[in-house]
Amino acid sequence: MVLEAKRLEYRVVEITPGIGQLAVFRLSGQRQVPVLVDGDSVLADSSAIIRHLETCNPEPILIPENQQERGYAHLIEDWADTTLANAVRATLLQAAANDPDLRIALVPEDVPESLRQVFKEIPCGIIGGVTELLSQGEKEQLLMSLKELCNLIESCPYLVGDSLSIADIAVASQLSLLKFPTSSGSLLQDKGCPGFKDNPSLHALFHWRDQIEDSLFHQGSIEV
Ligand SMILES: N[C@@H](CCC(=O)N[C@@H](CS)C(=O)NCC(=O)O)C(=O)O
Repeated sequence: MVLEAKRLEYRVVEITPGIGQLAVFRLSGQRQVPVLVDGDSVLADSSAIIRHLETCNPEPILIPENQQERGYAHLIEDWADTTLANAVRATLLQAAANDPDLRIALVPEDVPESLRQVFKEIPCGIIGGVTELLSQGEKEQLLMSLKELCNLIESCPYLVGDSLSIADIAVASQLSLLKFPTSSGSLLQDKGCPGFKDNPSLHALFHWRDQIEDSLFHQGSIEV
């Protein structure tokens, strides 16, 4: 999303979990995505990637210059990358454990059909046993935080200041695991986590996420 915001040319390489991560490790010395390769620079971790892109390509400014706004933007981005990311991932794993169709839609498209079917047929008890699931309290905490975000974007479409920042991008990208956006492709679009994707009190939040995506990928505008 930052590459799109800055109108940079890039190529996306999808990584198959497990086997594909060997190449990531060889390239970057660690196994997680995202990794950015920019000429001779190889950067892991979304926060480091954003800082690199902001330094090399300052326009449009995504890390606010005003000290107070910059502080809020960093705090929100860090919260989105840690607390929100962990809660959202556990929620998606739980949803995938319960729903074979969602499970199969999540398998990368280059995985052969025969292997895709294996994912579909794994009994949900096995998946539930190997994934870290959210307690009821943690689920309520996630819902409460999302409703607070909803309140914030109701009065202003940007979480910090009066233009798009890393705070909006970090939060919007995590929301995509709760309800997949158009950019996830036809298999995943509108799928997501029950209790969140279809929760009327979060409708405005997903609409906000869609508008941000639209403004980046299709140059639409964000309603003020
Ligand atoms: N703090 C890191 C987190 C990266 C991360 O959690 N990546 C996940 C996918 S979103 C991953 O690669 N998981 C595979 C693994 O941990 O083996 C960032 O913001 O870039």
